[in-house]
Amino acid sequence: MTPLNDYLEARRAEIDTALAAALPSLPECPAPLADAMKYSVTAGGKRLRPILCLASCEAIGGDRQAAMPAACAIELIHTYSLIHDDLPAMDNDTMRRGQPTLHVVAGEAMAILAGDGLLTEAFALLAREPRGLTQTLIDRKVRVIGIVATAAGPIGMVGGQAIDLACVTPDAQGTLPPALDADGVRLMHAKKTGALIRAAAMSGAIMGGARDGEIEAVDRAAAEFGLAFQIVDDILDVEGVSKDLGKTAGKDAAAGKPTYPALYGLEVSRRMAHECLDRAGTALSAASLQDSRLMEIGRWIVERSN
Ligand code: GRG
Repeated sequence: MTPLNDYLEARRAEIDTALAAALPSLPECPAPLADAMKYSVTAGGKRLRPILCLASCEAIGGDRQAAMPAACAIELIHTYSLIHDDLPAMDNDTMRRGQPTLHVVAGEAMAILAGDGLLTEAFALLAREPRGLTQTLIDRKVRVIGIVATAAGPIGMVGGQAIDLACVTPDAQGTLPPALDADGVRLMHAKKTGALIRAAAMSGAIMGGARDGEIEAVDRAAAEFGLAFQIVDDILDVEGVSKDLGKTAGKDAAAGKPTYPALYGLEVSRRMAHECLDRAGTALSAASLQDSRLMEIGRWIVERSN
């Protein structure tokens, strides 16, 4: 296998080319909207979800080009979620991916529209097939569209965001709801960040022609990667490493949001992240996928190294 860094660099270049081709442009798309979407999509994300999608496709022996539309669609959805999460009505953040957030440079209304545009365009991209549709491809695409829509929607990411919002929203008397317990925190993150990470891995496997057992193994591993990713995100927030987060550090703790270090302490949180990776390895072994690149990608996702 090629070294991980070479693999990541090569996949990122492919994904960036495919994203550039997928983004709506003039004359069909109004220039300010096209510019706004492009600003956020090209602002320097790690592309971990699309890379996981392509790697899952390859892990089961598929041609990664078959997974590229799904990989790009998921990155568009992820980018929309970041744009909307940063809005003053939500997290009110002015920095993302090391750059000013979209509403800071283009205004709130355009940032909302750019998010709307990225979300809807993602599904147009999933449904399109320039090389022609066979029945097998239609079946796979319909399955992937369902998985991605569910992961992004009210019982997935949007639902997780709603739980998160409720935690910091006082009632009419100014009283905050009781803090989430450990299960509540886990469920919130499983929806808010885990669902899309799982959808990325499953979509890649499905587009590559995976069997049910392989899809299940990839899904289980991705769920563990997603949980570990969130635990590490909380640790970095506490440790104040804005550079690694690409956003303002310390905000979650300052907002009184429930975090893993707050619940378990830093040491236990670190151990929990490692245990997630162990369970991911076990899940992949069950479908003989332990020698694929997925574990390496999983570790990279969790560690956030560039
Ligand atoms: C607004 C509907 C809606 C949903 C927002 C995912 C999310 C839900 C908000 C993001 C808030 C946040 C910063 C969560 C921590 C985990 C996370 C998603 C970090 C950013 O993802 P990376 O590290 O970012 O993959 P890049 O910029 O590399 O793509």
